[in-house]
Amino acid sequence: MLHDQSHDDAHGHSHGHSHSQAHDHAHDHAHDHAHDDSHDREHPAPGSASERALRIGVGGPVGSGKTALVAAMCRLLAPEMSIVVVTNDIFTREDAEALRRMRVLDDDRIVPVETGCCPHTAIRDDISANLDAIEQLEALHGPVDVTFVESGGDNLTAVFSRALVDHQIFVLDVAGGDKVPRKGGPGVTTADLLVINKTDLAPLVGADLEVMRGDSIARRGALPIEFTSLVEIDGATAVADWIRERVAFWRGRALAMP
Ligand SMILES: Nc1nc2c(ncn2[C@@H]2O[C@H](COP(=O)(O)OP(=O)(O)OP(=O)(O)O)[C@@H](O)[C@H]2O)c(=O)[nH]1
Ligand SMILES: [Mg+2]
Repeated sequence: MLHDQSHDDAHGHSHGHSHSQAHDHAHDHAHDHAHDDSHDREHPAPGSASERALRIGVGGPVGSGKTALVAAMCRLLAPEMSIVVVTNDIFTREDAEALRRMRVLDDDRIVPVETGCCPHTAIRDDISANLDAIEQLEALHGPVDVTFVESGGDNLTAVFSRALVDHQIFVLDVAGGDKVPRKGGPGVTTADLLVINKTDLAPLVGADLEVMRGDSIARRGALPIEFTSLVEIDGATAVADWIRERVAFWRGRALAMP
């Protein structure tokens, strides 16, 4: 087991509710928001920091490195916090199986959702299957610190509903060409963190990382950008630091609750 039982004390969580209460609460909201296609900050994911994990969506084009990023985050962060993962695939359970094969978490902390439809529908328009999977995982393993939701690979327009996740990471890769950030789209322009992955391939595909950085800044303003290479052991430590900061802030909210 990666997670010891001293978790509560170590993090000072206040989890006075039962899991079923937390589940019911979140479930009611799940139906309130199930067909809510907004993804702005006016409709935050239901449940407060004292009741549930911080939920982080990982989206981006097919093959950009979403699963590899989730795996790297589990490897870097699981020794210090409790993590569960929901993966989305259209027709298979491939990504959940890949994560289980990598043994980054105990198998029962990784649950697949087979969307059977366009990936963005399940993370933006009808989020009920994902919310059910998240609630079950958080109830089973609670208190959980971070729940990752990996979207199926999609295009530059796919973003998560703010009713499903608190933060979203959008993963591009340099192999798509250095023009991709310039093409914009809501993932590039609005994600809480833009990850530009596979920097090791830049020389091979003739991608100029400074062009990607400049175009990303032009579209995102002050929103953060990280460059990663997930084939290197320390290739995503900056992303792990970003998640640590978000979790600390989320816990602070929990501690500040009456
Ligand atoms: N060279 C290199 N390969 C990488 C890197 N990150 C991921 N890969 C490889 O890229 C391929 C796709 O990575 P995945 O993590 O499966 O990508 P994904 O975005 O989850 O893919 P889908 O879920 O199918 O959309 C795999 O063969 C990875 O090993 C990287 O930083 N550098
Ligand atoms: Mg994947």
